[in-house]
Amino acid sequence: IRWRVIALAIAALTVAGAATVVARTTTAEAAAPAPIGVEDEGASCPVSLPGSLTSNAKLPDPFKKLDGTRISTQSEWTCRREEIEQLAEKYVYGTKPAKPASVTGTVSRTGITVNVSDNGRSASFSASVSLPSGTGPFPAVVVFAGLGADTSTIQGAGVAVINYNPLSVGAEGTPRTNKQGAFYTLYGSSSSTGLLMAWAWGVSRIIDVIQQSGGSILKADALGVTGCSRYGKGAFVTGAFDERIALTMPIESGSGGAPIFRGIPGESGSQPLSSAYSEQPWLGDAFSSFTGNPNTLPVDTHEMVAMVAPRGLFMMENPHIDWLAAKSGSVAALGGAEVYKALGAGDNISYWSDIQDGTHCAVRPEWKTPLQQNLQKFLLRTGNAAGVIRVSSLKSGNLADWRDWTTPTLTGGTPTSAPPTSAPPTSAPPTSA
Ligand code: MCU
Repeated sequence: IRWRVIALAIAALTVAGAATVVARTTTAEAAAPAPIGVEDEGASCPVSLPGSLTSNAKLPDPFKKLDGTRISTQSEWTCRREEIEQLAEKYVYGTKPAKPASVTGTVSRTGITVNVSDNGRSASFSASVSLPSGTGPFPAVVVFAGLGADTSTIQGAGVAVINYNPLSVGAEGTPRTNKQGAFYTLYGSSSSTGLLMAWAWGVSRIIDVIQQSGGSILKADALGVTGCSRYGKGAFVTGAFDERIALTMPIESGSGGAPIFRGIPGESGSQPLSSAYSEQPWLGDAFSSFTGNPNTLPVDTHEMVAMVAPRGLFMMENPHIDWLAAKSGSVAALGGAEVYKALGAGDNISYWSDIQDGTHCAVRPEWKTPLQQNLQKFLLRTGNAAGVIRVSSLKSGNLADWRDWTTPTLTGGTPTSAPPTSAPPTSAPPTSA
């Protein structure tokens, strides 16, 4: 008992000390974006996942810990976020393995190569790079497959484009029992991890290589990710699960992407969860238990939105195509925005579905200025425009219909500090997802 008290006291002091430093930084730099840290800041948080699930028609309370109490300080968000992360891995996307034992590769002015190996298995993949004019080093946006992203505006702003082919890391068109691509070469073709998380893992390994490259061409602390449609789903998951990404920009991601799972069954014409689950192995195998009853999911996508907080997030949706579930998408944004607000980062999230052209994955004039502002704020660090939430009246969800919790006033500075690495000996061991 005495040891536990001492350990907890040390933990409290560590957290309090870190929070003080962060608070001072925050005051000095006003509303500047938070610094970019590691892939998963809360990796050492003790988490014990629930043994059984209960049905809840409302969105789970993002501020409520698995022990039933609510967080009251901003620094507690790091470990609460880790609970959400592990629930999302276990029930929605499948496990994202930590950085493999070996990641090597190169960054040149035209491309990035990645070589990974772990447990005697090896794989490689690559991405091409398009630099903007100028000398660099440059911020960069990882663009999934090129579909729908406004790469000319990105490059015109002085930001490099990394053209990522996710299918080389997780192939479409296979049965769940025989998944293919670099991720599955390492972790097995019967891995229960779905393609979205495999794709996210691939981007994380590209970031490893950029970090290791020394930063003369691309800046590892100024990276974004974007993609449209199925690649919007991928961009969303990628940004949620790697805290080194400064700006996440999913476009028209639809069912299985940003829209709340609980909203899909009641949103007319939206892609049913069973269809999103079976069209491709995008979601993890474990999601099969929830396609008919998302109310038993212990997480929903407003919490994946929250996982991105306080980092930059710009969600783009299309309300002209029912299949894309933009109404449920707006609820995810509004619900996640409550966490942004509680962390003092309400200005870091944008959502925009008020667009004229209904063509799926079109490059749109309405998104050009907010795109430039997000690039300036989070990657170039030359601007500080407030985020914009602009929901089309065609597909406008009401958060009040979906929540039975309120947003707390959290005390303290922005959560950028890691929790103590050694947990008290009496606490539960971390549960792997
Ligand atoms: C919105 O993303 C998907 C959608 O889930 C699929 O049902 C449809 O077939 O393709 C969309 C897409 O990726 O379009 C390029």
